[in-house]
Amino acid sequence: MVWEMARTRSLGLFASCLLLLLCNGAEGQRGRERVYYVGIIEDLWDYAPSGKNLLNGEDIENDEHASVFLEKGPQRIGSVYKKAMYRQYTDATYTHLAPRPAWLGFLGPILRAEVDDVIVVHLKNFATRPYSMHPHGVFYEKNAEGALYPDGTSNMFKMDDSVPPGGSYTYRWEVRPEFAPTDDDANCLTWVYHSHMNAPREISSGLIGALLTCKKGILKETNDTVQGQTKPESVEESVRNDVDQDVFLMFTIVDENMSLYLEENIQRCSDPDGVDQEDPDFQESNLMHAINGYMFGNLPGIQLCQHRAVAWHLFGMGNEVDIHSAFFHGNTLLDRGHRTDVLSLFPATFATAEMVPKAMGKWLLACQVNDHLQAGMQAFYEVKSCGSEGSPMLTGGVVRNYYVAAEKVLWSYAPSGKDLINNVNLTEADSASEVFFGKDGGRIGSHYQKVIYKEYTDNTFTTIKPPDSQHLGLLGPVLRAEEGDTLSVTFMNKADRNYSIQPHGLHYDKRFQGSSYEDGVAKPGSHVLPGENFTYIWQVQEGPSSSDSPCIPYLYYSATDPAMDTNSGLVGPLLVCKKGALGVNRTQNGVDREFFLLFSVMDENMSWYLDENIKLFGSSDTDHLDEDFMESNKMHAVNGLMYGNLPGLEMCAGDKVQWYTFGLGTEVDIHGVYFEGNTFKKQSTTRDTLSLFPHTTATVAMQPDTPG
Ligand SMILES: [Cu+2]
Repeated sequence: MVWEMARTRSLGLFASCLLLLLCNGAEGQRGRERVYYVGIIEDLWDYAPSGKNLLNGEDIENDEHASVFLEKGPQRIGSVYKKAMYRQYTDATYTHLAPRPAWLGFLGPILRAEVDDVIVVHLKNFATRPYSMHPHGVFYEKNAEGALYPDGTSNMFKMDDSVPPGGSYTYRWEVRPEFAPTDDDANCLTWVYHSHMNAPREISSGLIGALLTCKKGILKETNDTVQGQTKPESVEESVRNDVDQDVFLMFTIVDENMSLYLEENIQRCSDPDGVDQEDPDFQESNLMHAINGYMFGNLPGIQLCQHRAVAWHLFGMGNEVDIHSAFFHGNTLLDRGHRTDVLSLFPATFATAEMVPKAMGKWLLACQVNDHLQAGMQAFYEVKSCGSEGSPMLTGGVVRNYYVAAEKVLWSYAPSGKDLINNVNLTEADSASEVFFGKDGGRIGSHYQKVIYKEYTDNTFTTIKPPDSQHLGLLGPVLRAEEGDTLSVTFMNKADRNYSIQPHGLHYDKRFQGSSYEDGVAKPGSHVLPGENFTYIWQVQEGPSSSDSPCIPYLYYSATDPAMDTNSGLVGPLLVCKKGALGVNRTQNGVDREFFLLFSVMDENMSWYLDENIKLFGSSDTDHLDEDFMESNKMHAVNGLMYGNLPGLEMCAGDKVQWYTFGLGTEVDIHGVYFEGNTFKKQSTTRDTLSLFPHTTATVAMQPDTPG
């Protein structure tokens, strides 16, 4: 509600802002002061105010995954934690909070400035502990920090940049050209600020916010200053000339075990003395897999307008487990000029991408690291019609029909029984492969019941269409389409539980969605029953960008339960091409060989068929919670094959070869990819390793010159 008001007001100011901008331009390059009154407050924060897992509508207590983190118990803190947070006030009296978008969650206010501007932050600490404010991405000079208020602060605190309880401090930060976006960058760069005395603990406590540094002329003049004083009527969110909105999302596992308020939060349990802080289950319950401090679909208020540009600013904080793959359902993005619908985030990195939403409705925005997905790192964004017109629907393409079934198979991760790289038996004592292929101690070994996608010739589903190439292994058929085309995929569920097909990168009506989150629309395609079929109609509305290769790869997968379904085997490649890139027989013009490689840890512990596999291949020694047993089921495979058992990777010297690589699974799925004897080109830079996040893809062109 607050957000709606703020935005409407800002848009109303547009005409006068434009005038101001023109006048400023005449004055030359002098920067402006952007003044913010920021207070540090302490308050209770609820990670799930609805009391529900809004992905499926279940109450937290009844939800297997959400209850782990959000259910309050005698020795469990639940969903509400005391935190310290930065909040913006309207003026120096610190009596009124400035309006803020609801989706900001516990983040501090967004500080925005253009190159050559100076950000002036008047910080007042209303909390019970000393804190500070430290920026990234702007120039911060020790002796030019501004006035120290004479209200109880001492020199010692000044040296530490520490503001004591009740104290105040004024920071001055310059946006120097060396920190500003370059021509190749987006118009604005994302940075953060945070408390900096014991940063990891203070960030876990909530003291973090976003900072945006922009090229000149990008920000509207709504945060204007007159003689160093912010005009009271103009303190709402500053908005931009280049996009309709900018949205900031922090993907972080907030570790409440590290919070400075842990003791106080424990005291709010009904049996605080019974809490064992070293208990792994207690610690797990305090790992909040959150987006801006919200979990399981509780993030409110991301409302976008159809056909109006949105800048998404994503950042991750935290340690090495904080690796995230943010998947935007329903619409695509341009990430540094490249078309995608997934943004990957290393710890302490920032991603900025632009979206012009085409598809209306309520869409999911989720981290595709399986553990994070299941732990609630999921949110909704909504696209509404705001009366603006966009480019018309692309038409004139062809309808491409596919017939795909889900079928159970007995899968071998190494059909040869050998480690073909070291030429030894897979169960050789003390070999690396024995861990996964041995059967002692009740381990499952090389064969697992799985479910895979298979292509058929027509809708009778009687004749299997042989795969394009042996190298596809576990992967489903390659679906191919050009911009403007329609994909009509008839899915027959020949397996024994509900499954679906959910594509990346395509546009579709909600009825044809393969994911089963609560959005108020009936979606028969999100859970196709055993023995039933469903025809998905998907459009290729946004193909490769001008800086992309002629074809870009995506994944499709079963999303009835995305983590379990994909670990069970339901995943395949999708190739989206520019117009005219595909020749006869669907193959790509000017390319001799195409290879699709899925690098993943197939976690058989998270397969629907674990119990069945134990029954078939385990023994009386099998203990499904035993660490060695669980490790033996984490199959580090390429297309479901291990130790050199992937067939069909032959190519000829001089062939033009396209490699498409995909990631899937958990946060350990970062693979260095190196093809011995051959370097390969990725997005026009020559390099020989690349990182793959879950559900991200990469295109690699190679011209082999080393026979062998
Ligand atoms: Cu994540």
